[in-house]
Amino acid sequence: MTDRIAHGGFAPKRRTAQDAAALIQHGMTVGMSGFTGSGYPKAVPLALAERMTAAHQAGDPFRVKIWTGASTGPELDGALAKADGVEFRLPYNSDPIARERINRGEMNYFDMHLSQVAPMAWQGFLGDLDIAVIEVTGITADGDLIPSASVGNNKTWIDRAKGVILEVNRWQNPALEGMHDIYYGTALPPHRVPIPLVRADQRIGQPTFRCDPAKVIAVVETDAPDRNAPFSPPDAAAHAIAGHLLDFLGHEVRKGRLPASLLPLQSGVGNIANAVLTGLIDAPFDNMVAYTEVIQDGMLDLLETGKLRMASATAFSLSPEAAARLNADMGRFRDKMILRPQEISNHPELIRRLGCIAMNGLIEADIYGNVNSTHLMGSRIQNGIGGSGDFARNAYLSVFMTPSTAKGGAISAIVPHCSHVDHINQDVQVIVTEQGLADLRGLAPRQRAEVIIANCAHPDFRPMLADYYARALKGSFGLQSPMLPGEALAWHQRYIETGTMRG
Ligand code: 0RQ
Repeated sequence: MTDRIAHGGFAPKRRTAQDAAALIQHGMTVGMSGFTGSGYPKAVPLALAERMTAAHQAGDPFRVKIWTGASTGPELDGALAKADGVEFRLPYNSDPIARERINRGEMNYFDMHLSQVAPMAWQGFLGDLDIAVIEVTGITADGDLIPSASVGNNKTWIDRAKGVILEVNRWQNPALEGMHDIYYGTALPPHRVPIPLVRADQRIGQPTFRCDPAKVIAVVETDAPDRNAPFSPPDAAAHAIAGHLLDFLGHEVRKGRLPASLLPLQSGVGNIANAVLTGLIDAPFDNMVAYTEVIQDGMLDLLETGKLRMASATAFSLSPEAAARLNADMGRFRDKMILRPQEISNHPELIRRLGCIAMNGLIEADIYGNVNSTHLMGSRIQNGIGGSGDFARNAYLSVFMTPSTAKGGAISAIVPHCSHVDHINQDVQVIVTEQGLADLRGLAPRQRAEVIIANCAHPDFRPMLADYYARALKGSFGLQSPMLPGEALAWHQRYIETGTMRG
């Protein structure tokens, strides 16, 4: 046995990735580890994809249902989608090949709140979980599993699956041991009790996963890096958005509506969210904490400066450079980070109790502050709602950010009516674009429309929006949220037909 596998009982279970993948059959449901490109299995899914391709070439069906934590990497989502081996996928995907299959109607995709995945799996209506494929950092002498660079839904997959395949990845830093906090106190109603977490830096669980060794059907050793996609350097729009938001947070501190150390920060995925975190390095807030889903580059920088005291999340989402920096200095960072199951990192009860500041990206917002985070032109999925709904609805302050235009200026991110709504206006308190910031708290719909058009819309689209809104004020069926239903989605239709929303 290697130094990563201390428990002697696992020796007879060592397999090649091919032999482990052979345990997965057509029609099975497989729960895999992985969250935003970290901690996903890298060898078994590739071997499974090869089997699927061979089966399809022989004229045999081979498709499975895949459950994960969130997005994974090309060796998992990409390879299985390429092999046309996924019949159903939940809860979040950002892989381009899988996205294409979903949008061609070839893969069923259940896009869901990340906090709800584990409870729904326990409720049972999703069906049985046949096999869990989980990447771990190691196995202790007691047979407990040391989690990897993401926790996600692994606890639930290990508990629910009939058989467990482990990938022990030597690339993951052994110093990860002790960073995780796995809470075993969740239950379904009527047995639920309060989750005893009152501070972002609190530990309420144990550092490892429990796993009945008898359930482990294969152990595969790997040595492969996480996906670790690079961030592009923030452009002028990202800098402007970060500037507006940081000014606003400073204003809220001066008004006494936020403490000087702010409140626990949640930051979504993507370059703009990362630019905001980078901007916080020079902002006048100290002693901050994060209660969020993912630790990305900007958060690592903030931890390094000491401005961020600690970060609680469920996964890393780092560039290759940041991952190398973290790996080289894991001992120092470890005490400042806690990785938890996603049902805890995203739990509505905890987000509400801690009073998080949620900062997420959007695809489009309408003039009343409804937000679309998931569908392009109303029908084409981009990624999924991820944790944005968990945080937006329950945060103390819910912020959404976007450049005011997309596709080289052909699309306005501020539209008369969202083509799809993920976050209703009641869950959206602040919208920020490079043009400015709209503080929607306490505003009625007609007041919101004026502020959003004036502060957030791009000047090229502002007159079109003002014109639509003026006509809606005259011709609307009611004046609570003025709307011309026949015209509300005309901008999207024009883009589909002509490639631009411009009239
Ligand atoms: O398309 O790649 O073909 O050019 O949408 O847009 O600008 O790269 O945006 O990376 O900041 O992501 C909402 C998707 C924003 C993200 C979203 C096109 C645009 C581009 C992507 P191309 P950008 P970002 C916690 C929080 C939900 C999950 C979440 C997201 C592509 O933030 O997935 O918040 N959020 N999780 O060109 C048509 C528009 C468009 C548009 C952009 N209005 N119309 N196309 N695009 N705006 C983390 C987790 O939950 C894991």
